[in-house]
Amino acid sequence: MGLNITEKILKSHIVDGEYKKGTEIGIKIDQTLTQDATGTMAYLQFEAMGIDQVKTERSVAYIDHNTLQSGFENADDHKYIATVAKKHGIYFSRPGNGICHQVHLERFGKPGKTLIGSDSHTPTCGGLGMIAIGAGGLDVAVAMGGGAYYIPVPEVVNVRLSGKLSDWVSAKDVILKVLEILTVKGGVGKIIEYTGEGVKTLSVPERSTITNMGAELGATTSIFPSDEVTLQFLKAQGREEDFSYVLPDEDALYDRVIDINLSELVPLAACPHSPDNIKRVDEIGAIKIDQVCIGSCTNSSFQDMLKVAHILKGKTVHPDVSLTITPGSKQVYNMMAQSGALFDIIDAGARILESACGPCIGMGQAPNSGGISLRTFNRNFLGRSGTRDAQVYLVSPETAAVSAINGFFSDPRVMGDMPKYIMPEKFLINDNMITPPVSAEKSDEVEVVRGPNIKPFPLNVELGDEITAEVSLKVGDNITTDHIMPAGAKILPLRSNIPAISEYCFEVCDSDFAKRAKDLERSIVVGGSNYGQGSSREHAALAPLYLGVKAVIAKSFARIHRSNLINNGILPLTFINESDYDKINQGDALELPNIKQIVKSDGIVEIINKTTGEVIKAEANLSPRARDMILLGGLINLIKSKA
Ligand code: MIC
Ligand code: SF4
Repeated sequence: MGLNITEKILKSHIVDGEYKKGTEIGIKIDQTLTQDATGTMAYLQFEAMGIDQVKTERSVAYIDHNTLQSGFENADDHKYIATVAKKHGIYFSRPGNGICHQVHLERFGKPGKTLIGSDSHTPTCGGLGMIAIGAGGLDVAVAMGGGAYYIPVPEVVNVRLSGKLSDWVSAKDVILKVLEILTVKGGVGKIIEYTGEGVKTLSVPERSTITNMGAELGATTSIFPSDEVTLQFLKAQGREEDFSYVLPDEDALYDRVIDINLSELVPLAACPHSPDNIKRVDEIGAIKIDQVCIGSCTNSSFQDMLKVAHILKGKTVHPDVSLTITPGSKQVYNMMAQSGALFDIIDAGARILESACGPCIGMGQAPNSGGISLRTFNRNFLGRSGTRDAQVYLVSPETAAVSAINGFFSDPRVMGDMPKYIMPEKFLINDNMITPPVSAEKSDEVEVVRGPNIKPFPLNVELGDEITAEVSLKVGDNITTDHIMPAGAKILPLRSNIPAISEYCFEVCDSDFAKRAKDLERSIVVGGSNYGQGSSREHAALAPLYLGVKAVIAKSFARIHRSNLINNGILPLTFINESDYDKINQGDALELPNIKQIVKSDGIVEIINKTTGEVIKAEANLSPRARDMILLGGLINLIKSKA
């Protein structure tokens, strides 16, 4: 029986377990990446493990999220990451060099390899034929130390592409179509593998737009084959030697097949406030807009920028619209300068930002009150832009650029012929913003610099025989990590300081939560379905841990957040009957008797609601390794116990 790409790469990387559905496997990780907003915690955790040099083939630390330095905090964190990287064998991508996923794609990603990153959009490199997975910082720290990364054996969904995209329709519209079909929870436990004749018509950056935003499906990752198009991309990056073919066998089997004819796609938009709230642009109508933002790790390649420059050439951004452009990397920026594309964009009146995450994570450029913002980004969760009542739509660069000129939501196809652009055969290569580490022999000479904002991370304790606690918060479906631990220019500088950042925990849902949880000392959170979707930020587990949250009971969990809870010893329980969600209210006193024994045997948990007298059944459904983490109070304690 033939193998698909996912099976080929995973099977060649298994170091623990057996490739059988329903079980967990440990895979060897070839490469890791971190960014600054999750990186400080990841490196503090790596240091706590006492390993001198990373054991991966390549580990890279990027600075791209917290680049607005309105106080000392972010700059201090950059210094810490630069020095800790230098000491321990990690390459350091300096602020200004670009967004981690774009730079990793350009300079480091390799077909057939495995990559984990402390950022949920790590699957971007799936566009190169890698298994690239977003994970919590602690998992990345463990992988840097040579430890395996654990995932349940995934279901593999095959998206079969045929045809060719029409003018004005682009890769963003492909992933928006997939989101319409699968929704933000449709990918949980799955890897999305793209095949078919249509694949050949998509460049590597276009494939990466699709795998990047596959994160919004909740999928473990997404992957494209590595073929002639990949070879051409790596040649253009001067990295031909990194190429290898990664193709599915002709008789490869899949758990589900979805057919998409690229020729039939039209411009789409994800409407407020969810990436799966998809409408056709022509059906939204010509609503007036206030802001357009082009960039983010989803759509900031040179190809995207070139298209935008051609659309803006000789035009003026509408007087009522603020247009921001964020090139994804220094390479992209420089090529825009060299080709004259930057001139056309500046001339049209765009506001050019540095190569970083910027507005995507609320680092500036919050829209006006009630403002309508069109963004080429990947997330439009409520409040993420920095303006709570803003309406954010996610669209392609084509739709964004044309709308910026017109001043209203526009189907770009009305512009007639798509301006032609030619991609260069060679990209501009200068890795002078990537600092290599010192050799292992010299690591003693490097002093790690720690600013006053860097505080130790909280550690959990062993699970007690029972949990008795009050429900400190009850929330609904699709709660994102942006609800649990908001980002933005004000809060992000506290990412290295859990006591301080915890004050903002769940601020979007209930501004009294942090105080209430602290007063209770121990509490339980109740959630709906897909609890914790979105980012990989471990802070969404570390802050609740710090505030005394012992367990989260939900209808279902998003993948990365669930493992972050387990890594930190917080018990994730799912209702056996979803309707029991209605039987618990905020403020109820709950008792989980005999919980230690039940976790040990992975049995059914009987939750006694002491306020109402009802008994509710839930399950943890933990792998043996996860069970140990819950019993011992997290992954660090598990590692210590083994040492
Ligand atoms: C995001 O897009 O939400 C982030 C900011 O990149 C996060 C990481 C973080 O919270 O630091 C992610 O996607 O994992
Ligand atoms: Fe940065 Fe936005 Fe990409 Fe997250 S989604 S890595 S914030 S650009």
